[in-house]
Amino acid sequence: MASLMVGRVLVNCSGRNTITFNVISRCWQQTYAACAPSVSTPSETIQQKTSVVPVFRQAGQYCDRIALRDIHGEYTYRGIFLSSRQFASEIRDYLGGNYQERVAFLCPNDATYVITQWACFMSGQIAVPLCSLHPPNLLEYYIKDSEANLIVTTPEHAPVLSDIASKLGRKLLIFDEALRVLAMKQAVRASKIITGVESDLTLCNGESSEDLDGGLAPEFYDKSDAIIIYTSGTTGEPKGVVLSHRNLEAQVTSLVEAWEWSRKDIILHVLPLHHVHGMINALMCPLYVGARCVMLPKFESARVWANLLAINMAATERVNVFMAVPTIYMMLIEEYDRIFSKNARMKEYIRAVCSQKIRLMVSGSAPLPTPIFHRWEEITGHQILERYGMSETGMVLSNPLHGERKPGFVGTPLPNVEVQIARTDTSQEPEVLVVGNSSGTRILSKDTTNGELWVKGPGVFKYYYKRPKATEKEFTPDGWFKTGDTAQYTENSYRILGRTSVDIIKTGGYKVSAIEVETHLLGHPDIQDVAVVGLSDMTWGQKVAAVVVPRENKEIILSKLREWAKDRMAPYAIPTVLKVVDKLPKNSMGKVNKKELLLEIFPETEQRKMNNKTP
Ligand code: MLC
Ligand code: AMP
Repeated sequence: MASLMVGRVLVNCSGRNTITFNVISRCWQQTYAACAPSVSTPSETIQQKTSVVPVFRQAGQYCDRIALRDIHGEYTYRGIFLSSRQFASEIRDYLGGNYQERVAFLCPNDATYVITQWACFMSGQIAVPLCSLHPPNLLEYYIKDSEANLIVTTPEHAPVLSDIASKLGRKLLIFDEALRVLAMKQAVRASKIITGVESDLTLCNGESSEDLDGGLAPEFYDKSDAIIIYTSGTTGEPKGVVLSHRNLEAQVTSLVEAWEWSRKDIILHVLPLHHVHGMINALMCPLYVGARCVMLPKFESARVWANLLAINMAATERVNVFMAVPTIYMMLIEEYDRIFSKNARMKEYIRAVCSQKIRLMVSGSAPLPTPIFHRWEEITGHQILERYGMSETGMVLSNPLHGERKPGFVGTPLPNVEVQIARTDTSQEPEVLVVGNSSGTRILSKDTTNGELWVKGPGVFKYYYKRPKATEKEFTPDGWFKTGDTAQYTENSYRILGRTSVDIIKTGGYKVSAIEVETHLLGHPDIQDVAVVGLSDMTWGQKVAAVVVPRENKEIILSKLREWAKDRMAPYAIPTVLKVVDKLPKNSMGKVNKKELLLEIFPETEQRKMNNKTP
């Protein structure tokens, strides 16, 4: 029997900066049993039926099916479950047996992310996913703000996080490669069991799934929080959106129903994992139903095309679902034009493969420009399904899986979601103009159907972490979440007309606060004043543009400004357009009217937008 040495490096940064090595030596078979935390199994079936089922709990149904393929290899549901359970018990130990502690984690887009997230859920902690694109000061902010006592990361990010952990006095746990290997080993076992297509669909037939017990009692998940996602607001610093296990389950089951997710699906995953699009829609949904996720380390046009076309891949292994932000579709179109557009046979092949083998292609996180919708249909034969959502609400509106998908529209309410459009622009009480749910929509006003979109339902988040006032402000007294998006109901479908605030910019699908960027830029020694605006752009949706007043005798150059900003801001928040002016036009309150500023400084772009050539 082969023995496995598992080395854990725990940097205990609280005070003494000691490093302890917790070396565990176990045989493979013993590992599964010995590392299992004590399991509270459901005592009554009735309870289980009404209780929330966290995503990891579903693994018991899918055992040896492949859950994930990443750049290292394949992982079964069983493998990921057992690795996560082992990791969960370690996490719980490090947190002194406490529950609902925040665990901030920074993992690449591969199995380590899934194992760490499941381990947080199994041990009853709240996962706080971090993003590797963020500079250290931002990572530090998220860790501090979420009061994460434990930080988990993989060796490549250890140097940065170890500095932060030392500075803040937090524990740092380095993800052990052996845990990934443990999850992977199961795939080898699975490949021996699986002999053909039918058996690949075998769930836990003939095998006991008892070894896939884990996590806490069902009632625990009914009442507890699961995850904190950071999102930018109009003012101040990013806020932590707290999603409970109940929220996650509601969001996932709504999409499973609407988009008919099944265990036959294989999704190509190319999105960041610290936002709902990549984390819930493209990862939790497939894992909830026993489907497979093919995860790339990051988006790359050529790799995506290779995976979508998968020329040498067996039919049962091919990707059939894809989800992305509009920028990604635009980049894929540009790559197609570069590589394939002169090859008529290849173009025909691409259209045939995409239309026959792929069942669903989704876009969201930002408006999908109509030209992209039409061009993609020309190339692939697919009408992209556009949907609308938000970190605070999960997915809200979606074009139909079956039926007409209208470009420029985001469809109708998803199952278990209620919406209202309300007029809020007068000094009077808000007036509800439109009410809708998945059964239908009613128009209550004779004048207009344009107003702010409000959302209610079990998927809507509970609160912003440690921000009761901000939470209260975003909800109506009767519990509707005010999205800050202007919507319209027309032609039996909803449209998103834009943000009510100009200070929220969506670039490449990322939300950026103009105020936050301005605050950073005002820290530049040569900048006296600045206004940040979102400039319409076909590829990026909006580009972050800075209109800058330099200090006397100082010069501001875009390349140097970007270099300076690199250590302070997320790369997607750094302005890519710079305009230097002598003075910013301000009103009597000392405020810049950004709509007027855009027209004055970038008249061509704004004119083009008005002519509807860009989103
Ligand atoms: C990068 N570049 C930008 C830019 N970001 N230019 C303008 N605006 C931006 N925002 C430039 C770089 O400087 C570089 O230029 C070139 O583009 C390539 O940079 P990159 O960093 O390599 O880009 P890439 O990795 O290709 O990233 C593009 C992307 C990424 C679209 C893949 O932005 C992405 O993953 N977006 C998804 C965000 C997401 O998931 N949001 C969901 C939020 S949840 P040069 O000159 O150096 O080549 C949500 C709710 C919901 O919104 O409804 O889903
Ligand atoms: P985030 O806060 O990062 O979750 O971003 C949510 C915001 O993305 C929403 O409030 C919308 O402004 C925007 N958004 C998401 N999907 C769409 C869409 N299909 N069309 C227009 N805007 C969208």
